[in-house]
Amino acid sequence: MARRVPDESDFRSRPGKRGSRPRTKQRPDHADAVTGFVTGVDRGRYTLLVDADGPDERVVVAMKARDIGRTRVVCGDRVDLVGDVSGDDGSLARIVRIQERSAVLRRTADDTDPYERVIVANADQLVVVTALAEPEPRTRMIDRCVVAAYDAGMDVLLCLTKADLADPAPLRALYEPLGVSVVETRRVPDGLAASGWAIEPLDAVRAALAGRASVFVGHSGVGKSTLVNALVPDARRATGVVNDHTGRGRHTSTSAVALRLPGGGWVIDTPGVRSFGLAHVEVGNLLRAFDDLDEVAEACPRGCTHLDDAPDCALDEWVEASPDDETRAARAARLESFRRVLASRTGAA
Ligand SMILES: Nc1nc2c(ncn2[C@@H]2O[C@H](COP(=O)(O)OP(=O)(O)OP(=O)(O)O)[C@@H](O)[C@H]2O)c(=O)[nH]1
Ligand SMILES: [Mg+2]
Ligand SMILES: [Zn+2]
Repeated sequence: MARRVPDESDFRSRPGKRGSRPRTKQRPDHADAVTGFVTGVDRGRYTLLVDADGPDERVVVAMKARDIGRTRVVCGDRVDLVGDVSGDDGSLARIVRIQERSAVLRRTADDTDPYERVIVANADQLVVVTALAEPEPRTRMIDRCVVAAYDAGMDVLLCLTKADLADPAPLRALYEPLGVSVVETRRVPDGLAASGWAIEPLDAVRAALAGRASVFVGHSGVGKSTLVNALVPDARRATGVVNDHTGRGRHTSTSAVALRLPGGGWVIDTPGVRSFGLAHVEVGNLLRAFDDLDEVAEACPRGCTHLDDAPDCALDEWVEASPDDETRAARAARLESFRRVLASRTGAA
């Protein structure tokens, strides 16, 4: 009888199978495992960076061992790797454990479908990339991204692209009361660039991303990959064109990829999404992102929805009780934006 070549299934004890090793309650602890940072996922193959910034920094390709079952391994995850972790051409390592995640960004396919998908792990900032035109901005989508970020405990940066095509002022005015930072970029002619144009200004964007792990999300065609290419010199992310008739992008990027920023920090470029399902989000979690309102809402009746039609909502009283007109206007704007994003939690995007 031919000897069976060991594969990743040997790392899991299979009770009842004759000839298998003794059963152990504990999984093997893989004491020799090294840590890898997941920078890309493509059809069951994972690209990882090992010993990032260390003397042996290398790119390793791996697959999932059966130990971790169906748990999804996503971009930004830190994992334990065993097997051939040399990173040599054709080598393949195995992911045996996902290290604890500090944050996960999830979305639901849509609100009626509670199936959750973790998009990325360990990111601390969500960059909502929105084109000012082509495709037209949709505030509901922005609101929902804001909710998803706050729910995940992430900061939000609103990046308004294509400022060469439309005025960013109205969107700015809508999001500043929420406490969301806003940056703008535009395309300008550049005779020195191979494409004939450049994206600018990048200083504010760079400053907002420096040293952090940021995820770019937004509809297809808003310019996520274009911006990533402008920020990361050797990124070479493919970019697409927006259809003249439908105003939609072509879903050029098909998987998430993490790229290191020259000044430190990471950006994760993701494929365009049509909507951002929020069935998994709880109101309490969202409220926590609004310190001032959270405190006031402690006085709300039990089970208060905090929406416009909520009886005796303490947030309304808070606006009423403003000491002067200026405060009243600011509080009213803040409450209105909070209610807008809260309401965006339900219904279609
Ligand atoms: N006018 C103008 N066009 C831009 C700007 N930024 C990007 N574009 C164009 O928008 C189109 C789509 O850009 P992509 O970077 O592929 O968009 P994406 O968000 O990555 O799209 P998906 O990968 O499909 O999600 C390309 O033709 C870009 O050249 C900008 O600031 N102004
Ligand atoms: Mg893209
Ligand atoms: Zn309330």
